Amino acid sequence: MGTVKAVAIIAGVDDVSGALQFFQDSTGFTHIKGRITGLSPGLHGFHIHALGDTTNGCNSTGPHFNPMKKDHGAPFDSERHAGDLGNIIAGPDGVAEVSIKDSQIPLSGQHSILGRAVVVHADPDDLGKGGHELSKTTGNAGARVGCGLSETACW
Ligand SMILES: *[C@@H]1O[C@H](CO)[C@@H](O)[C@H](O)[C@H]1NC(C)=O
Ligand SMILES: [Cu+2]
Ligand SMILES: [Zn+2]
Repeated sequence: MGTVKAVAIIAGVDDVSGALQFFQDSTGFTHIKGRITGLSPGLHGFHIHALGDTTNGCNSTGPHFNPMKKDHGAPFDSERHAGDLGNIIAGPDGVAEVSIKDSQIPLSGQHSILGRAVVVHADPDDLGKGGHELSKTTGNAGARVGCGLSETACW
């Protein structure tokens, strides 16, 4: 069986843009690598959202992908949405180098993330632990400043 691969081109408000590559290894982990530019320096919530609908920009991509009906959390928590990938970090130049490996975002099967949206937020994801009314649903990560759909690719 060949390796399943995907790409997502990130676009958003202001100057946010980027490109991400995905591949799923033989142990079921999906690796995401790429870079997103045009961000404010610091932490930005980073998630897979449920829908591949960008008719209203990133706002129409729905909630965090959550097929197991759990609460929002950190990538290393057992109580987390499948789409909870924590934060990416932009340097002083606004560039975030993305390198993530996760077991809950397969590129095939029933819980595949193919066709769903990758979303980057304005603010840090509090990983469900901030005590805010939104902590257990969104991590209180603020506005959606960039997004793109994961699509099957050959590279
Ligand atoms: C998306 O929602 C934000 C509020 O979080 C709003 O400021 C923005 O204008 C909306 N964008 C679109 C394209 O509707
Ligand atoms: Cu999100
Ligand atoms: Zn979540």
